[in-house]
Amino acid sequence: MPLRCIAVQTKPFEGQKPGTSGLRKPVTVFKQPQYTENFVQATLSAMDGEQEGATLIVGGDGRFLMKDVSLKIVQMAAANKVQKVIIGQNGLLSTPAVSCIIRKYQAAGGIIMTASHNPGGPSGDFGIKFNTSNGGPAPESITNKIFQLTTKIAEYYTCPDLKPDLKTVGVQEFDVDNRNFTVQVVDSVEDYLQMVNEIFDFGSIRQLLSDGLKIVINAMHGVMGPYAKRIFCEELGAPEDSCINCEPKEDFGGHHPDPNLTYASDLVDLMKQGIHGFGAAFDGDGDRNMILGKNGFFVTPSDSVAVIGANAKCIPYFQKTGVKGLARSMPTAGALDRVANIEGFELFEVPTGWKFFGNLMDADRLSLCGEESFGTGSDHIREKDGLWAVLAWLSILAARKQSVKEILNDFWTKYGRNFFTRYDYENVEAEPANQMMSNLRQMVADSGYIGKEYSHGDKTYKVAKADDFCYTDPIDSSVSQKQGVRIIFEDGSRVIFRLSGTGSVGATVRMYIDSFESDTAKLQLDAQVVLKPLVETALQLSQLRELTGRQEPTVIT
Ligand code: G16
Repeated sequence: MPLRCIAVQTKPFEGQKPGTSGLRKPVTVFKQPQYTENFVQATLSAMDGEQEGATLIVGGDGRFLMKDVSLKIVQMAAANKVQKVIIGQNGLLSTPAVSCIIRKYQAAGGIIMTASHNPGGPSGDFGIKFNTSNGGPAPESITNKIFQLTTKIAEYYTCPDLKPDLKTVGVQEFDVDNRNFTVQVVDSVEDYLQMVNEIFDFGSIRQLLSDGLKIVINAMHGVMGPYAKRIFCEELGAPEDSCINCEPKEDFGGHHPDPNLTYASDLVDLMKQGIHGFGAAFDGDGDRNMILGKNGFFVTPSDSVAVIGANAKCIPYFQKTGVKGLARSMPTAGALDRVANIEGFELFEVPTGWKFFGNLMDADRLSLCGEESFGTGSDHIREKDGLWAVLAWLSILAARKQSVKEILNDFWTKYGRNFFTRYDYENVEAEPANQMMSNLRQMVADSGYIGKEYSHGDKTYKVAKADDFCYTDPIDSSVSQKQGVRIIFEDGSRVIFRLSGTGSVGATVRMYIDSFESDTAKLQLDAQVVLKPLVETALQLSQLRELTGRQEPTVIT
């Protein structure tokens, strides 16, 4: 008996506009009847028929609500004439693994159930994002189309009696309205493991660990637990206690699965004991990473990508492909620019959001890129990739036979050091945050602003350039405006302001501070001390404290 598909009447919900990376809202919002179905239908409709007869990849980070939504997506995919769904066991797939699997099986796209580093559980966040056939997050042209469709949706299509077993690896065939429909449940780790095994030399990393480097990997109860255990312990021979918080939990154990100095402070404390030579943490869906050296030595994400760029020859993948070009998001500190300059690589500066790297990679102009928001990756897939970054670092440690700190010291000595910090003010009221941004926009639009001076301590900063960052994609010429207010001073120091596009309530103000130092006597100084006058300048010119009422940031990175 064929399973029947039905059309269900519905009405639009307000605000189903994807942000920096998909639609992220509180679970309570997603739980409203038909809310999830509307967004999934708009996503499938935005594929404009390309889903018909095609393969769709489905996976997520294991957060609360994902089980229900996995089934809904499979039922709706069947009714929207998708021929085959490949889904992770129990729905679990990291974001990089989804990108890998889309590319490997030439799927029409993928739907990822994640709110990334946002907290989970019944009072946390849920999220859905769409990746296109290149494996990368949908570009703005598609997310805008999805949003438009959500504003006028009248019905969605589903196959309510389709009930595949998503717990068991294997292939299940169904007859849906006299069409063949396949659900393939895959081991969450296998395809990803095969890919990284080809990119890196596992033998040399295994040797590094057996020679005595003690590592600790914190999966923060996100999706990366099974990946970490399989790859670091089973494949690379690290002892079992090297991987911590590796049980995926629907609420991430009640924590923010966000790998930074605040939310992964337990890892920082552990590293400070001096037992481990290398530590790393991942976010909920495994695309972000934080790298630490012995005694909690922190590698900023901006330095991390630059160090990988400078040592690309330690990685077999880059030995084969060469380095075609480098890229960073605009607020990311300029360490990568110095590598590009000295090593002769093309460098791109794109807006915040991994989706902006995809076109450059598809056009073979970009091999390695990173963002200050703990994202690092290469053109092996079209997402940032936390575990890839860790393997890249271990490859460098294996080749250079130095500690993390020694590698950074060598790097700063050769290229100079970009001191960087980011202040996050979370859950600020939207109105004053918007007011601050609009004041800043007005300020930088005034040509008389160039040349204005600010003094703090023994430092004086003179404005050399100021704008609201606007990006024209070099490949398809699409234009993205209002991507962050940046003020660049005559000594090259930069302060940048933007509102987060991944929060789900109120506004999160991000203030980025970047300053270059080439004086070797100053390279070892503490970033917060060095940057204090620039931080004060940024707070003064933005009137952030006065407008938002916040005296201190929620997170300092
Ligand atoms: C997402 C994007 C990243 C981007 C980050 C910025 O990260 O994938 O490319 O840098 O958002 O976040 P915000 O807009 O809050 O500053 P993720 O890990 O949340 O998917």
